[in-house]
Amino acid sequence: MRFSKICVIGLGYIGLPTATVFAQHGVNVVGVDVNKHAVETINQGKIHIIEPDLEQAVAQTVAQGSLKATMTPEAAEAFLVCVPTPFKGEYEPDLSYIQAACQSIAPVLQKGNLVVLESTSPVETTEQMAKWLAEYRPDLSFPQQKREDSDIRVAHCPERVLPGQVMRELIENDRIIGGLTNKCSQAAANLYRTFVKGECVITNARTAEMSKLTENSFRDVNIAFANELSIICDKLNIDVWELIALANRHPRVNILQPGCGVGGHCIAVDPWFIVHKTPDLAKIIHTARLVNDYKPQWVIGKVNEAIIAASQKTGKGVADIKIACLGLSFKADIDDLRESPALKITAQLADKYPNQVWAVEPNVTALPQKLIDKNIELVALNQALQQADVLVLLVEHKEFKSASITNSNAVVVDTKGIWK
Ligand code: SAJ
Repeated sequence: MRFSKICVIGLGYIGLPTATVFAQHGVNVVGVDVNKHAVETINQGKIHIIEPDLEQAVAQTVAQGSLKATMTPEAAEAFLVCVPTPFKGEYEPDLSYIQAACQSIAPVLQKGNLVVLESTSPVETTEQMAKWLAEYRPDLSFPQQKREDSDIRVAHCPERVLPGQVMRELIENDRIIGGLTNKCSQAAANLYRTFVKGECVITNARTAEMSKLTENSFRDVNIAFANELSIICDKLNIDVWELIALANRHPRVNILQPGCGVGGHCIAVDPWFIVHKTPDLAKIIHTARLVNDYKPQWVIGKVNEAIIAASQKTGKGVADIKIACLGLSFKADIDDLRESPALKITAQLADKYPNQVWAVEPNVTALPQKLIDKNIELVALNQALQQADVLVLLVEHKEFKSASITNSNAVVVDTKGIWK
């Protein structure tokens, strides 16, 4: 069966690109968001988020009428739930956005519909979503009640695209599809085959949920290993970058890179969904989170030492030392400052050293208000290189990699090893 009309709930970093790619492939797409500004922006053919190649695809699909945004769902053949799954309190997953999405689509659900959960979710959430839908639509049958004979099919198909490469990875990556029954899986696989060139691999819903959490936990654990090595090597006066390059010459070793911490909306979040569910069992996953979350504090400690060294070197008082933080985004060559350890470090340094902190971020034209309020000044790279007493390299942006610091007199804290 080919899907001719679908409804995508949540038009954020995943929902909007997904809706747009379906619209580019001949599907009539209704995108739904509670954010009026997002809806209006999209209907003008523009975007409210940043992702390469997305804006022109939105402009094209809105202009040809295959994509439109609204605030309330419409009847369709399939519904994709792409809403946030943040925490409430100490790492407890907050599923209220998924529940709200169920409430909003329930009135327009029809026999034969498919509902897919794309949001990264704790194990058993797809089953919970089907229970909520059944509660709101007792007149329809769901897989937990009628198995393969259900009126509504329900599946999980986690998004796995890398921010910055979403439009390419959406099409090329394999998709893991976990239906509540085999027919649910088949229906979801048919839907994604509309545009996915990778394989649509079928499993059950719990395994699909766990596979997404596992992918991001794998990366978190491996980054934690690199971060722990960097702290050990600093103590032992060993160059961790050289060490990792040497160890990676072994055919079965592939260590990731240390940095100032792990940020973004996925890798620092998803492992907690496993830890919260099985706290006594998820020991390595939990420890990795703690190691990575500790790294910004360790970096601040190194900056404190560098400030004292710069004060001794220049004869200036500590309060006269200028500190330039290079990079604010959560990873290289993007402008996304949310959940960024670099931004957190910069803000904390400004609290401790008021009026002494400059920020260099080639990917933004203005600082977030929170940093402006701390009297942090956005300056050009050259100014920082020439005039700062301490340079804190936090993110390996391409502009920094190609810069030379040989003429700088600053004391350097290089968390990415680009200026060795
Ligand atoms: N980082 C390091 N060292 C490294 C690699 C990354 O410190 O060697 C840091 C980055 O600087 C950043 C954080 O880790 O702060 C996360 O960056 P990332 O590039 O590893 O991942 P994300 O968060 O942009 O996207 C991840 C991807 N997951 C995997 O690679 C397993 C992506 O495919 C997922 O779709 C995405 O999470 C998501 O939405 O879950």
